[in-house]
Amino acid sequence: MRLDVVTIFPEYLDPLRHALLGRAIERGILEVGVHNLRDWAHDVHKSVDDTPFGGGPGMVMKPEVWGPALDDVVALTGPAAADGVLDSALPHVPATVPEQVSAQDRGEDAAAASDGDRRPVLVVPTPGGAPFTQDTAQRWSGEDRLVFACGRYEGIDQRVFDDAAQRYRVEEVSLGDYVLIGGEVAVLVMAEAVVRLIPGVLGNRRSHEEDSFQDGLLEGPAYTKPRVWRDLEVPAVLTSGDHGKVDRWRRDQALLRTARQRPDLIEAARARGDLDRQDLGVLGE
Ligand code: 6GU
Repeated sequence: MRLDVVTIFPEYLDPLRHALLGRAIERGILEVGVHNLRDWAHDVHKSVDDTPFGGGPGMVMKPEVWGPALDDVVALTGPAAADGVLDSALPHVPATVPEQVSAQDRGEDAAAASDGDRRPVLVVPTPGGAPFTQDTAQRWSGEDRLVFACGRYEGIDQRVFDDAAQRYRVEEVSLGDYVLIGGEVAVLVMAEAVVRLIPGVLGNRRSHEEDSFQDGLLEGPAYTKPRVWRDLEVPAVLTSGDHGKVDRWRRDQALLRTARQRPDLIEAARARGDLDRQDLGVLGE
């Protein structure tokens, strides 16, 4: 997968080079290009914004700067061709060929995976977008290219997105019901959620099959050694060696935590028919 980010604060994206994402870059699973929007500014002041039509506070980012920037990033031409991909911050590890896993093996809808629309996804982080969820991350993890357009101030001239729809599948997304100063931190969040789902990025393939949200419930508590710590004992079932009982206990804990923290998710699971009589019994107690 190749990720590109267009921003006026390229240094904000430096964390992409570290830890899990850095390792994916090092192993050739991921390429990241970070582009400074000001490289497409026309005037000596490199201005990228202007006052809003209709008045009001704040500034709006200019279409004559964003338009050519997005054209060049999709084609990797102009200043975008010169922008090297980020190097990993990690010490070199020998390249390994990632295990090839088909869209079907990943559990994706075959039609969605092969609908033939090869336009890159243009992600626009904005509090006005649709919620970014684990489903969004799963869907994007099968893409060849994702381009993130980071706006600041009061946003980007709407015509930029109307026009970009010719070359991109445009998706406006929000992390939640609060306002960030710009999209950069949101891009770090989304990139991490997406990249860890790419086959071969996490060491243990099972480790995201049991994630919170993967089955619509939150994960319950976890314990490790020692069995007694500061007079607190690990629940006895976990040391019983009875795997059936452990699985049932984990399911109960997930149900109880989800009911406490996110009753909306319990309601959704019930509506999908994902809760059996035993589940409903645990929730009823
Ligand atoms: Cl994705 N971007 C910005 N700028 N603000 C946000 C957001 C995204 N999600 C919540 N607030």
